[in-house]
Amino acid sequence: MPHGTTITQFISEEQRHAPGATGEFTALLNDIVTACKMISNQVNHGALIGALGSAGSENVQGETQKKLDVLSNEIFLQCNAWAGHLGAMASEEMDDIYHIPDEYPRGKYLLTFDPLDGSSNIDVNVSVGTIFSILKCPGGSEKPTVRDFLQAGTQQVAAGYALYGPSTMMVLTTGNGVNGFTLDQNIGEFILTHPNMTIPVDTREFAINASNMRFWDAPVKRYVDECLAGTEGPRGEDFNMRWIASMVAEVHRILTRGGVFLYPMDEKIRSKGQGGKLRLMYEANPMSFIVEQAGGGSVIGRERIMELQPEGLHQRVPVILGSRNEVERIRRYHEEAVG
Ligand code: AFP
Repeated sequence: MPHGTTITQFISEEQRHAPGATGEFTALLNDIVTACKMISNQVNHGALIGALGSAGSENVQGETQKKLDVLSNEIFLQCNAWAGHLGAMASEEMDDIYHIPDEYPRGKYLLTFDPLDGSSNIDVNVSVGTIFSILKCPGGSEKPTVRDFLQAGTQQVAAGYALYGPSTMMVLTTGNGVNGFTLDQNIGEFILTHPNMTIPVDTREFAINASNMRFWDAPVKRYVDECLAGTEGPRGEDFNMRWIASMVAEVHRILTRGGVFLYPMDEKIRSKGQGGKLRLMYEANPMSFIVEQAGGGSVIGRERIMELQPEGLHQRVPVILGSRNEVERIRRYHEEAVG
């Protein structure tokens, strides 16, 4: 790719070689890119436009919605509803699927998204992001139902995230590796800056919310204890720890320099009757697709996340992802724990 390749050029070029491509997918990705640029603009302006703080409402997960959660959700719906590429959308911020209004044509793709992940970080000006995943609608352009969305992660056609940090970035996979683009604010275009992102297979950095330590299952406790023991423990190496509480920022760090991220099952989550903390359709599947495409691993415990058959739109799952050898080690600890 020539220097200064825009995301539009990149996607068009990639799709030129895709058998049977009609341009619909390219156009859909362009609409998603536009939505992320608009969200980036709102996030950047923050308090200047009165966008910080709570919206005074709760989402389907019972979490307090920030004004920017609500705004970002509206932007995503508006940018992607009109063009005729989508059959329906599903958002972490909405109870039910969003049907394309009758005045617009319907298309063959389904879009799931978390419009503003890590939004508890907004008010403290720490990186947040948007996560999305594209699926094919099994029934073609027929009016989709929730059941159409419940496809394993392996069926994803594309996944990506936008990271609103010191610079705004878009990281994308269409199943052919992972590429990163940086928003040039002067020209309003994402430029290819991180071609072929790959995750180092080994790492000495882990990310977990350590305040949940007393609730962890034995394999997770074993793993973290061994990391913390450093040079004197069985690993014979010192480890570093990070926790940003914004999965997009966490995954981006792992794509950049390796590492492992855990939001595992624990007693606290179990006692609430939940299957995990993070959402399968909006967070775990898209991030797993990206991480695997970059050479990393992604599991629940023993099983690969992307092979899970989803049971609900808002299903939550445990997530362990990142550098391949480290994820494999944690997977093995889970296997050994059940004998
Ligand atoms: P919010 O979007 O509600 O802030 O949640 C962020 C998130 O889903 C994910 O991005 C973080 O990794 C995780 O939750 C943070 O969880 P803790 O609150 O336990 O740190």
